[in-house]
Amino acid sequence: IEASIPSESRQVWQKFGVKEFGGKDEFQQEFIRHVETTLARSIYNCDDLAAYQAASQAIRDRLIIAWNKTQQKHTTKDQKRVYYLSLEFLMGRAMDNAMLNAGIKDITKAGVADLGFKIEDLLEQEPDAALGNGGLGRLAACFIDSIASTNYPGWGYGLRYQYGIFKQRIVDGYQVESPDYWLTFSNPWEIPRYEIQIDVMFYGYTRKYTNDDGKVVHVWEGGEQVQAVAYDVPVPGYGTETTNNLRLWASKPTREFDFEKFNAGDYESSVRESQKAETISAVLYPNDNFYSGKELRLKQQYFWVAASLNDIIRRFKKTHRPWKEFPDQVAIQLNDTHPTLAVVELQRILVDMEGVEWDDAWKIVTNTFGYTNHTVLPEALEKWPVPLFQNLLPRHMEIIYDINLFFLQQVEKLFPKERELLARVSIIEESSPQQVRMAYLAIIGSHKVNGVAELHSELIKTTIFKDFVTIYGPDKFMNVTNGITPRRWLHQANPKLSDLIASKVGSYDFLKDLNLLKKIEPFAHDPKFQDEWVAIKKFNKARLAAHIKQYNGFDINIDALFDVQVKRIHEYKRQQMNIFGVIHRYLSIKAMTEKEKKEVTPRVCIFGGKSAPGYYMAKTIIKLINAVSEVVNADADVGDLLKVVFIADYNVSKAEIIIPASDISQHISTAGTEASGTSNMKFVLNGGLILGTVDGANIEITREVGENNIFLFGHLAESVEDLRHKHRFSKVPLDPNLEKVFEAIESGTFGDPNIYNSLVSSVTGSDYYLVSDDFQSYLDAQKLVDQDFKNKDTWVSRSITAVANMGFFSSDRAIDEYAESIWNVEPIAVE
Ligand code: Z15
Repeated sequence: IEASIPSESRQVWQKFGVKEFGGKDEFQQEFIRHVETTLARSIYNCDDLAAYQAASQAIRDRLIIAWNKTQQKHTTKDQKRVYYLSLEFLMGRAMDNAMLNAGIKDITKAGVADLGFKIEDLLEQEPDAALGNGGLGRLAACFIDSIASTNYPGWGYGLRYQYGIFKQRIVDGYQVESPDYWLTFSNPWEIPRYEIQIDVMFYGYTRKYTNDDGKVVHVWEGGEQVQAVAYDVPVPGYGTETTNNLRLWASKPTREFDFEKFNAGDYESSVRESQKAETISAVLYPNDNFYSGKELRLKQQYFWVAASLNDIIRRFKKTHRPWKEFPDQVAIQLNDTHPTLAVVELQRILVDMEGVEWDDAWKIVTNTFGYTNHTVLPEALEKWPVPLFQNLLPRHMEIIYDINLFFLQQVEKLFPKERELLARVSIIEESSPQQVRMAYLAIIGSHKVNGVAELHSELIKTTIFKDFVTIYGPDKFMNVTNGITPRRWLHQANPKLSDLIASKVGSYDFLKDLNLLKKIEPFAHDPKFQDEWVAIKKFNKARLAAHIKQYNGFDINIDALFDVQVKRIHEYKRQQMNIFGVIHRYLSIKAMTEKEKKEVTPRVCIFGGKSAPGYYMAKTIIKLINAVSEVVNADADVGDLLKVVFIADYNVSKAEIIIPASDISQHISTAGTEASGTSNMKFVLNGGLILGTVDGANIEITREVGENNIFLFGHLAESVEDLRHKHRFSKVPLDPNLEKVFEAIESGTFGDPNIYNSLVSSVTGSDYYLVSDDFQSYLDAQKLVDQDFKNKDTWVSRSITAVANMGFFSSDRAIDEYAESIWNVEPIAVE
């Protein structure tokens, strides 16, 4: 590494090299120093918030020391690195994770206790870094945790939104959104890099000229400039010094303001200009699995992609390698199609700026990128209108036309005279206006395309990307089943269970090698182990019950079966089927004699999740859940046998409380619609069983834990098309139990029935999500759950056996698969 410090001065540097704090005393010293200097406070005005800030500053210092070591090591080793491009990183809180990964939780806990604070109270002060919507963003967060924990040199690149996913309140049963301004108190987990500023251009025009060598050169000029500023978030690995980087970009105006306008007295419009630049990274789009073609969103995508590629290339250029070695040094993973512009941007830089020949450049591009698809839902696939695209990124549009031309020529050669095929696979959809199909561009620009669970990876090959399998052959398409980090989702969320498992495994090594969970399987029928297992579940249920008491204001019975469905609200995820099932249960209990009621398994049905602000049907589902909750919870005939809870503002921190408390969780998407799901894995890892459809990763979970340890129901993906066809072309009779549920809704049992008209007719009409078709099977599965829950002994042994067999679902395993078969990167030990 080049050093700017003259050799005679280096001794002084080495003498005073910064060291990580060791024991409790040193931590306390650092804590107090930060209270008094960094925060300019004292013993007289140090509240929980200040204490959280001081403690996190001390921990942050440690992370930075490890971060520096890691980056130096990676620079000297100069091996291939991976860059994970994701428009969302749903990180949640950082402090507990940083302490656990660095192995300093006991020290800091004891340290702050001596100083008069409870560590739990300090942790509560931290706002979630909620820079994501749901599964896709949380997967990115688990993946960067695993990349660091398994010692791969890898960075995440994303946007530093000033507003994360909105906060949700429930008012009169309806979702109400408010902005999530999470940066009110400075964020100790980011390091601003004001010196790293990258110019990004939009709009303008293109022209070409022939240079002295007779070569045609394309230029893009005359557009608006904004600047990207880097903010670095250290990503500590668990039980390793490796601390990687998550680089988030914020937009800044290039000039503070337009001085000409300012001097001419037009102060306001000069300020407006600078504010416009800042809006690019201001807010996260709140849609999950839904594309809405807003220009600002395309601006965000290019802004982030251009800044990230510029940064990656700058790093590559320092090694003075020829361009053809770029893919030997750099792997870039596209998390969904959101970063697909990177394909075009790299081609543009190579051809227009660096003078690389088109074909050579294209080889470099395709060898660099891998593309992960996360959905088959048509409404989620990105397609940008050509006019909008052309106006914002004129040179990129030209390059896309060229990429398309060369691709179609190649297809034409392989399949002469198949005109239909050419139209089907063209990057440009011939609609009016024309549209750029981003998924096709991503496939054509990458060397590997993967789905996120076995069924999903099969489905993309046989449906939406079928033609591309014909063209490229099957080897370009593969599966990498998603995973989750056991650090956050077991050790951090459920410390008692983690400790109990460690007592049988003999160490905490299972947190790095999750297959070691197998070692608890022999204790599935051990009465003492079972008792401890049950006690921990009960503790976690009490913790959730306290939360519900605090935020919902009523008591729930912790001996009841906790039945949980928490995830984004979406028709395909079928929360409506769940609440219809709850209504069915309510009506059944109402019709029971006192004697019959004695046989009922008491249940608490827990819902949580956000709806996209503009998604009317999802919002109606939330309203219905809350309306049912109000009626059922107040009904003395029902008492403790049934309670319905909607937990507002579901987020990562709430997930950490809710997931360990579940007995049953529901993952009941219409077969073939949920690409993978990842919360299904989190629930089982915490000893809850799944009630689910044969969809996404539920299928592989079943294979791992055994059919006896999961409750599956419903039609299979292969039948879905036929069933939908039937609904379209004939009158399919409504499920009779569902009919009774609708009668209750329509008679006003849950308030004004008109509110639910469209929700009910979505099922009585075309029933696109097959709620009626699956309803009987769903009720049957629920009945089995009720019966089996009564048998405490078999229930707990199933829970233990399921956990013992969850090793496969560690995101460490997923990352190893990516590293091996897509990225070709090797780990590097940092001592
Ligand atoms: C999102 O959260 C997912 C897919 C998408 O295309 C978008 Cl835009 C958002 C989810 C899938 O719905 C879920 O099944 C999967 O587990 C997750 O991505 C991570 O792969």
